[in-house]
Amino acid sequence: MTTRLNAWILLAVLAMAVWLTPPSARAEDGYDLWLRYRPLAEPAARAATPLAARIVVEGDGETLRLARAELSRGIAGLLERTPELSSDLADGALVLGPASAPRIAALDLPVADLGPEGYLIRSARIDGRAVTVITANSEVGVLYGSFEWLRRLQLGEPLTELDVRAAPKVKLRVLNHWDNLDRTVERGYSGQSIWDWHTLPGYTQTRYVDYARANASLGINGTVLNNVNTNALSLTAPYIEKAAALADVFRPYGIKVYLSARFSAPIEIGGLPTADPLDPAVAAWWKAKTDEIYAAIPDFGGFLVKANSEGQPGPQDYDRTHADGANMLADAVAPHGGVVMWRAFVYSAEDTTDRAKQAYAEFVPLDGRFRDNVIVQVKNGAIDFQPREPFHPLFGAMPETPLMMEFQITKEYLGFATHLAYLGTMYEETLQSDTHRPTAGTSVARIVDGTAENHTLTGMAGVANIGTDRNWSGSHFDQANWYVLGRMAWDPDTRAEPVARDWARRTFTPDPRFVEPVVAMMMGSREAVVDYMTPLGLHHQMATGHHYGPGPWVADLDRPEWNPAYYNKADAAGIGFDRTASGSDAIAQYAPAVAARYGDLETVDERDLLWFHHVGWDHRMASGRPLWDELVLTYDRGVAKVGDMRRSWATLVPYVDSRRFDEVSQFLAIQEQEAKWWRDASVAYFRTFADRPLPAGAAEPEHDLDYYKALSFPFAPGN
Ligand code: BDP
Repeated sequence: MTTRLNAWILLAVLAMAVWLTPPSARAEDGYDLWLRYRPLAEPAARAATPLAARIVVEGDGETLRLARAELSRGIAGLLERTPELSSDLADGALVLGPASAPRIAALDLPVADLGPEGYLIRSARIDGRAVTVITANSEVGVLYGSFEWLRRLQLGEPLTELDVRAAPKVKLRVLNHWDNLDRTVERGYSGQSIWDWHTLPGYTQTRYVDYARANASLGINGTVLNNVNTNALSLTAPYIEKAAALADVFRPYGIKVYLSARFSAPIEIGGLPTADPLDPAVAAWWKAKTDEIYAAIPDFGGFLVKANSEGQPGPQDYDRTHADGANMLADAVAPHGGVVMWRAFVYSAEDTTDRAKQAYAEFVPLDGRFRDNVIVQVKNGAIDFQPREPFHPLFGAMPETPLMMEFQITKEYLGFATHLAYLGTMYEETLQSDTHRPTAGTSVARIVDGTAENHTLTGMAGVANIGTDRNWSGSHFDQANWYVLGRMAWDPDTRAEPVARDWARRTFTPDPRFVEPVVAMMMGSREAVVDYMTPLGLHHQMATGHHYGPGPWVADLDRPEWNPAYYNKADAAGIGFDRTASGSDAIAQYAPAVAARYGDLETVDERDLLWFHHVGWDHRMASGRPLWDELVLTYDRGVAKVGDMRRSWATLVPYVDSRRFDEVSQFLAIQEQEAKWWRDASVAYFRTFADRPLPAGAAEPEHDLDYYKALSFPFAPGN
């Protein structure tokens, strides 16, 4: 008895000690993401919210119940009090419900143009009580509105006299998981796949629920569970059942499940001799398979397909087109309201001209030949998720076909999870690029949101960076990339900077002494990576296979375009890939005004110079320096920026809990070393062609070229 009492006293003392420890010293592991409902520090923020002592739910749907639970959880955490649940109105109550609920309908709120997923948060009076109404045309809209209300509470924003309305501008806002059935993740740097296929469908862990909460808080409404390089077994009955269990968890959060479909599945699991899309038996097999999926998952979203790319099977194996393949699948899902997301990332075995031209060449002739429920998924640039790419020339070039954006959230080519690179600036750069199609001022965002070409089927996908790591994304700052993808999918005109600020405030602290330096770090971080990896328009300089570290010298792989040397084209005369009329003429795939700008050495932005031009080592840059000097100094600038980030972070120790502070510090130290490695290895290689001294002040590479060439990393992750 006494021992037990002592134990209790000890526990109480420990709890007190934890309570009294300043927040900066308390360890956090990042699991809460931006839904971090810690007590609000500012007394002012609390005083400003005598609201929400009561939650009134108008309706009894499951999603409403989840919205209420989220609000209760958030209020309990942030305001340290438990709101009461009641059907009686009271001053300050939060009233949740669809606009059709009688007491909300009586307010006659303007909800018609909110669409199926938008929401309205309105300070109103019902029966003489001053309340806050969170309403929408659907329960999911109410859930989205609840998350928005909580965000405002979390950030100490005013919660009175509210009149907030928002609706997504893009219809399909999806994550693409490149997750395999054995739980490895292609290009994943955050542990194993979060889908534990082995224990599904019987066991659905709470992590699936938290995954759904995080996504719903951003408005993400779809998830493709399996890798685009897929295994036909994903479409067999046991795996359909497992996917259905996940769909059941996600459904009330407004998230649909999709599957990557292997084009040759009719052969591999169907026993057919062919997967020819025009063969009636093949079409019938897909129809039956699709019906089987819908029987298990009535709101199944549809299929994502990578076909005839990097060795994947596809319709071209039968001399059919991408449209033939996509339409056959589209016909199977159409009766159920499903869609087909057909990827334009086609990287075939035959093309030897310029890989950058391939997607445009194959897809533009098919414009207008796809079914209404097909959307073509296009990567942001024409090569492959590089640290910087000019926007993909397909945007604006297929006006009769809906095109969706595919960004990579996982940082395959940007230093994996250890390098801090906020991708909001990269996404914004692409989305705000002017396609000049059909006219000047038509940004990629206008193509993606459908307004430029009058499409209602619209979408944005992000290749997920989520895994079993406790912090989900492999690093704390990589959570911001998931966050900004969600925000930009909701509204492609969203700007990177306010999102970075919002994220940093929610994830760490709203203290401006923390937020301002961190936002500055984030906003400059991706440019730093560009500078130390692939400055001035260089691209695809990463080592072979795993893409970890520099490999600009690699030139011996079977196909020319597998080699980094193919992309840098360094020689005694200069460096860069000539994509003008004198070279591959890839620039001709852009609208004439864009092609003219990129094609002219006078007008091309120096950041894209070597993407489009092969330029002499002495080419005079805007700075007045010769290209060689500029190149070396740009690498140096990238390394220096990482040093700045590291020093900046070091000053922030008072504002961050110890665990997250240390984890970020260690990663920044790795990043600084690796940035220097990139710079030194690249300079050591390119100087063999430039044959010029390093510019004044530039340091000699730490090692000779052979040293860098000899480094090997057989177990680098994600491969
Ligand atoms: C490349 C990745 C590869 C993917 C491919 C794709 O290296 O792992 O399968 O993209 O998008 O960047 O299909």
